[in-house]
Amino acid sequence: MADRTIHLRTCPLCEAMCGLEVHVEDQAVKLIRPDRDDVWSKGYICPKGTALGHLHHDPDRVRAPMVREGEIWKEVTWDEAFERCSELLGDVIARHGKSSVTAYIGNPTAHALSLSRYVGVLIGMAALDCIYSAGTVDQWPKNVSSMLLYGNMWTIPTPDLERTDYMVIMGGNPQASGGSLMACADVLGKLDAIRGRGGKVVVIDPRRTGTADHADEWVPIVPGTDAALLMAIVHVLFADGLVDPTRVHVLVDNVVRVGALAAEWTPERVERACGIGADTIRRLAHELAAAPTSVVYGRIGTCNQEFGTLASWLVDVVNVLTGNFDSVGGLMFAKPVAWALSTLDDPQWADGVSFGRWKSRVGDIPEVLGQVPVGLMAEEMLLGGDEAWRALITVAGNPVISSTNPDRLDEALAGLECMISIDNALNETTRHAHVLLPGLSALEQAHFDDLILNWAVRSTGNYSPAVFAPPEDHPGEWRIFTVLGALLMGVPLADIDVDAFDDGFFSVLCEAKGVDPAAVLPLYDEGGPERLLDLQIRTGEFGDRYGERPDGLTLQSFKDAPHGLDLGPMEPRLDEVLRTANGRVDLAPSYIVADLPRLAARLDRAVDSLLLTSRRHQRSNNSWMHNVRTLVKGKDRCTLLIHPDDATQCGVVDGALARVTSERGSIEVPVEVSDEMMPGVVSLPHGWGHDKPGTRQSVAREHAGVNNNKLADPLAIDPLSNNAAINGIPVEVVPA
Ligand SMILES: Nc1nc2c(c(=O)[nH]1)N[C@H]1C(S)=C(S)[C@@H](COP(=O)(O)OP(=O)(O)OC[C@H]3O[C@@H](n4cnc5c(=O)[nH]c(N)nc54)[C@H](O)[C@@H]3O)O[C@H]1N2
Ligand SMILES: Nc1nc2c(c(=O)[nH]1)N[C@H]1C(S)=C(S)[C@@H](COP(=O)(O)OP(=O)(O)OC[C@H]3O[C@@H](n4cnc5c(=O)[nH]c(N)nc54)[C@H](O)[C@@H]3O)O[C@H]1N2
Ligand code: SF4
Ligand SMILES: [Mo]
Repeated sequence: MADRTIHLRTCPLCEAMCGLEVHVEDQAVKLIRPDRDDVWSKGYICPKGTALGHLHHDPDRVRAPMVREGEIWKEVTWDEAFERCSELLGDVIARHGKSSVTAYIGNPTAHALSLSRYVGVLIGMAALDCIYSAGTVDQWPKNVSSMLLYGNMWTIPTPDLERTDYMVIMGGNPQASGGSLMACADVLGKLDAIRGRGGKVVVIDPRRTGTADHADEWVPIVPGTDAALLMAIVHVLFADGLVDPTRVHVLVDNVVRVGALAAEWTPERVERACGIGADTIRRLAHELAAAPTSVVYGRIGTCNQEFGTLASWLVDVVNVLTGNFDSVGGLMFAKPVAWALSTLDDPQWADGVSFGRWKSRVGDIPEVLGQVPVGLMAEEMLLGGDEAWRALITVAGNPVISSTNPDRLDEALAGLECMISIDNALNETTRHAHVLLPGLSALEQAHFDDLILNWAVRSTGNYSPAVFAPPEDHPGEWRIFTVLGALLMGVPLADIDVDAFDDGFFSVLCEAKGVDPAAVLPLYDEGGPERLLDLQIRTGEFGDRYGERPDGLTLQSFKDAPHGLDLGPMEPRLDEVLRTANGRVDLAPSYIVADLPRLAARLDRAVDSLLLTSRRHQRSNNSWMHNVRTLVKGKDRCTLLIHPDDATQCGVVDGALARVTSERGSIEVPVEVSDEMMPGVVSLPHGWGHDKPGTRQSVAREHAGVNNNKLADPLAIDPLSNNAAINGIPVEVVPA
């Protein structure tokens, strides 16, 4: 029998950050099991974690750089690939200027050692006019509300679900997602524990989800009306004298103004629009105020909708008003063991944040936090003339599936003069690339989470070394970013000195943290993500500050603790994290409250069609894990969930195909009749539609499914954040 080695790893796939044991024989993964001694996840794992070996060994995974000529892909050396990038970018810039180049940043960027720490190098060096990201089909509303309330878009408070007595979950389904903007392993176990200690869990969702199965109460809600419900809860808190001023955080201003704004938002006024009785709304408000501690948590259902920013803001408002803000058992600010680059003070906001500094090239939409809706990317490519994008760099993303306007994007990408993708898959998006630069598999690179630690329910960290050596000639994604960034700065390929750039980057970050780079640089044999990680830890909340605090942590401390280090639960620390100009929280930012009349107008809108929402499944990961056979096998999961009464009314039956039509498009999909949907609302998963020619995803192709984003109107957005309103799309359902 060959020698078996066991490697401890943190799963990088979601925010649960599970500790894994990866068993390897003959350079092959034989088994993946939970690491029961992992200080954070304590033996929790989901089926995706066991698939890391399949992802690594997947014959379809792109391992060498590839260049496309017409329909023909050719594997090339890294030198040849960079040469081609240089030619293509050089030509496009010579013809149309750098203002014709844009980029798209996808989700896994947040989940990998090198991607998370270095994508900013590409963005910073390239200094493009505009980039797009999955952020505007995800959490941009929460970024806007956090920016306005706390002064940093990534200062997002997290529910203290390990210690709360009462939790309301709105628009999140951790049973499938593992938890989002709330890093916690085994969320369902934590919900069971709340109930086990006599507390209560409420899920507010149009669907009775797997999370609702672990709650005391499921409150179905009409999609897109969370802000109205929350305004009514705020109303009740004030009207019934439930706001105790002595419990409101001393750093919060404008509480009275919020009360005045809510004066007309009675439960009776919103009950019809929300589909929730006034008595239930009153009771929820009273329960939230009466519980020893309580917390309201909102996630993607509250963001990917028409009133995303209002809803995201109101989630925090309710917690402030009940006195459960920055206090144990409420909404708290995590204390990460390593700071993330994206949380550094951004010089562009030195004089305060402003929106609409420029407008989209199509549709005149004001930018928000540097981005316009991702659904516009296609139109801005197809525009023609001087203003059109001619070149695109994609990083770990698949917008032809994941963004709104997918068919137009598919068409637009086919016409680009230059497209460079940094991605491990030849998928629906990257098939249009001229150069495809693969990253490493998760098991070929070390891991230590980054931004996710900023909302982890405990201060924790875990370093995992690579399980397999990367291909010898692979530069690492951080070097790829630096090369592309330098090319976009106009540096000739032959003159690019990645290490010199990296030393410069590292030095700037040292200075930002009050450390003398000249004293620190000699400590390291090499640059790259691990040097940066060491800096993030050592100058972080628990760090040794290079010897100033001898008991403090370094990267080595984590290397010496293979099951991870736990530095305890969250502690009140609003005063430490606030980055607003006056060091206080304005609970009623004028930018946000000015949107209340739009919400009021929604109350009078008659809804006479079914409303489409999105959902996730535990065995999927956005669009990119459908090529893992063990995950996609079994029952078809790309189905239209519909309530029995609606099914009867539409004449569709379980298992048969339905045609779902919106103003934007039409798709055919199998029906799954279930009373887990509230009447009037239907649900489709996202991430499917793998039937395009020219991809290399053989398993995904057999389980193609359909792309629900074909039904989304790219201009249906929450205008405060530019985030897509993918939930609540009016649709008609008929037998196909
Ligand atoms: N209708 C609807 N649409 C949605 C959503 C929804 O709820 N409903 N959700 C939205 C959300 S929240 C998100 S985040 C987006 C996701 O949208 P995207 O980020 O655009 O897409 P993903 O499907 O996550 O694709 C990730 C890509 O990264 C590649 N990849 C994986 N790991 C690595 C790596 O280590 N290095 C490199 N270089 N590449 C890697 C994969 O091969 C894959 O091609 O989808 C959004 N779209
Ligand atoms: N297995 C798996 N895990 C994942 C992912 C994945 O694709 N698969 N993706 C990852 C990513 S990128 C993200 S952003 C997170 C997202 O994590 P979550 O936010 O937990 O996402 P979902 O599981 O889609 O749950 C969203 C819920 O919102 C409900 N909903 C829809 N519209 C509304 C509405 O208007 N109001 C309310 N109150 N609810 C509504 C839906 O019915 C659904 O139950 O998950 C991450 N984890
Ligand atoms: S819940 Fe699953 S996907 Fe998420 S970190 Fe744990 S094993 Fe990985
Ligand atoms: Mo996401």
